[in-house]
Amino acid sequence: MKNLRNWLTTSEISKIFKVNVSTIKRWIDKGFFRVSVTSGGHRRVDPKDFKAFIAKYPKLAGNSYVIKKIIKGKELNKKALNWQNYYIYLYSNSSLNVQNKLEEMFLLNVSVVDILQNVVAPTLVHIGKLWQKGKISIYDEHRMTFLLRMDLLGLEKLISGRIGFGSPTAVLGCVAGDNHEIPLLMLHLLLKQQGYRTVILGINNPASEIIHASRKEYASLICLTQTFSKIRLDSYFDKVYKYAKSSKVWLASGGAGWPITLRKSKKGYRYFDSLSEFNKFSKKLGKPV
Ligand code: B12
Repeated sequence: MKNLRNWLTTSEISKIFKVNVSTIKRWIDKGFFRVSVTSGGHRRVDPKDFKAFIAKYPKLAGNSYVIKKIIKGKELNKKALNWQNYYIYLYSNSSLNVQNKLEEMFLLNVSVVDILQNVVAPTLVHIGKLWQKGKISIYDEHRMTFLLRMDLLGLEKLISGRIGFGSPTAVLGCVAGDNHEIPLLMLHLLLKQQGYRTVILGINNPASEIIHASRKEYASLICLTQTFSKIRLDSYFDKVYKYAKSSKVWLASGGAGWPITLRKSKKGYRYFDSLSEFNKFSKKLGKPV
């Protein structure tokens, strides 16, 4: 039996060309690519044929840097998952000449949760430490985290959300006084991949708006995040929790700034300090259509 480890899936190719998987299957039927079938019955495309196809139709190959990587070999290389390298990339790219490093990792078969937990989160913590110690300027912190947000949006486009009638809805928001929106984007990526429809309320939300949005959007999950805020959260939390409990809506919270006193689980509520834990939890909550 052939070793198909480096061969490409139809879904990977469809993402590169930004077309439907059915289009790629048609291209295969037309004989553009040689395929082998896995023991599970899935088609895999020969990287050599893929390379020849790119050479023949270069205009289709918009993401040429990704393609170069893929045809070099699809092994999950350790470098891809190294947050230090990602930090260096952010630090040394001063313009928005975005290279979509996270997208590249995804196409090298690194899972979204690994990218977020093991690359994005430690990079942000590191940036925070350097900024606090005065080792990087505010300007550096701002431009790096902006570039990172652009990168997350690039990755977002590659995640195929299976949203339809009956998909569970999650409302995501930063608590009052908190302006750190990146965790919301991270939560969105995980939930989108699981088939959730997300409603992102952004920064600095009063409890009443979280409740209003959840009611209006028929949410089955509310995610509150607090990275930093000076506002006391006890009565804020009580208000949202009361609504969630009476409406049978799940409530999840997280972030380094979330008060220690509000971290204990109770009926319908959980606090998370890790996105991989949350990923497992939210998978069980709602079955996507
Ligand atoms: C980027 C950034 C900013 C940007 C935000 C840009 C944006 N649009 O988002 C800007 C420049 C605006 C900013 C402003 C400020 N910031 Co700031 N910021 C950061 C930085 C570098 C990254 C923040 C981030 O996104 N973290 C994301 C992850 C890494 O955060 P996490 O809280 O650990 O959460 C993890 C889990 O808990 C989970 N999670 C988080 N939320 C949730 C929610 C749910 C439901 C679940 C399931 C999971 C989950 O996911 C994360 C990944 O594992 C941090 C450094 C750091 N350590 O985070 C400083 C940091 C948070 N900021 C800090 C400070 C002081 C400020 C300012 C007060 C600065 C100032 N003087 O103006 C303001 C406050 C503004 C405000 N009121 O919110 C301090 C806070 C220190 C403290 N706790 O006392 C930090 C730690 C930097 C530092 N070391 O000094 N900041």
